[in-house]
Amino acid sequence: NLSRKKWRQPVVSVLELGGVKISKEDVVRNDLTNNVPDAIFSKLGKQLHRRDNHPLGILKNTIYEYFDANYSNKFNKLDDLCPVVSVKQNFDDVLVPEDHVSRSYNDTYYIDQQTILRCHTSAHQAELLRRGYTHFLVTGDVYRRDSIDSTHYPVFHQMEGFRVFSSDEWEASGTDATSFAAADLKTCLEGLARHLFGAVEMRWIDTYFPFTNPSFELEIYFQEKWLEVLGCGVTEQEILKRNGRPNNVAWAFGLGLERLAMVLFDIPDIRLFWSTDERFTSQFSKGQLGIKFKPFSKYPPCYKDVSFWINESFTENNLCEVVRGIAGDLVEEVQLIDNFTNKKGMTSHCYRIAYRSMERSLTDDEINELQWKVREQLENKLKVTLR
Ligand code: FA5
Ligand code: MG
Repeated sequence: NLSRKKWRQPVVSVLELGGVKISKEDVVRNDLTNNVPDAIFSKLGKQLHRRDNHPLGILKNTIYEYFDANYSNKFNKLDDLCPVVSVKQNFDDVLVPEDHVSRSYNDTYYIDQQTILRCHTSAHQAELLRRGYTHFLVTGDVYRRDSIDSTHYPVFHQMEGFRVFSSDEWEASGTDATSFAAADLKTCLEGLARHLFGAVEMRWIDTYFPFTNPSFELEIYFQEKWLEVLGCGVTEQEILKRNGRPNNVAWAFGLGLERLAMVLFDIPDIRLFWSTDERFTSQFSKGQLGIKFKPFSKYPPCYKDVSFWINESFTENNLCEVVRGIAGDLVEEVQLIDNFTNKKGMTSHCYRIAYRSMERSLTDDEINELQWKVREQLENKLKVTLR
């Protein structure tokens, strides 16, 4: 009986990423050098930033317009570089110290000991400099083990900007090279913010990156909080020196595209970028910037608490990975609400998990089952003792 025949959904197991063929078996393996879950593999190759009708694509194109309009020296635009990179590209080439936390298996998705899913678009700075680029914009998906809330997601998108100056450019200015580049950088990014938002409340924060000095972050006031939208700074001379530009100075920035798009389109939760619900996707179209997202009726959240004694290897990122693995995009937030150490030196954590679908109401049964599985995997995978 033909009508009863079940057709299997085609499973995508080989992807082409920026000209590189990658199969699922290459990326997700059950061994200790690999920590990439299925759910992350399924995001590879989605390339939301290359869709002209998606908020991230619309934003990317608008930023391109700004650079085309304001710089006679055209920026090269790359948005299809493979997200699978070497540890050297992602960390060593941008001077990230050997013992920096971002290198740990707790923070980064490792395919094997030498190969990772890039955790920032800065992974491409050195190779592009070596290839002779002096003005470039690199847009791509980046991957991080991270906490769970409305502005953090394990896959997000960045745009890297990089500009090299030659000595005649800063000599004419009468200031030193570093101050010249820092001033130009801030002018460029403030101009971009005005181009995107018109008037908006923003502030600069001094910060640290291994690859820039001085370094800054830009924050924008959104949903009653300061939201960090980008990091930037004057490129460390060592990077220029190693890559064929010893006599130049440069600036670099890394934009968090989801964060900027949340402000621009009034998108309240970062999970929405992955929604295929028409009530979301139909609200955006190519080149349309002035649109404010209209939430379809907001469904109620459901909160579940879980308390346990932690062990030495417990981390919040591992907990979030477990919860994400079970609940996927049904989890909205994971928050530590209680933390104490008893006389015997045992530490207890209580986490509150908020479950909420962006698209429908969840039933009690469904949520209880998710929470049950979370408790089970906390014991079996993370080896904590439930209280
Ligand atoms: C970086 O990734 C640096 N590579 C940026 C940079 C480039 C600095 C060049 C200097 C020169 P950071 O980790 O702060 O920095 O991330 C940059 C931006 O990405 C943040 O400001 C934020 O907007 C966004 N971001 C970071 N983590 C997440 C996340 N989990 N989900 C969504 N957006 C995120
Ligand atoms: Mg930051």
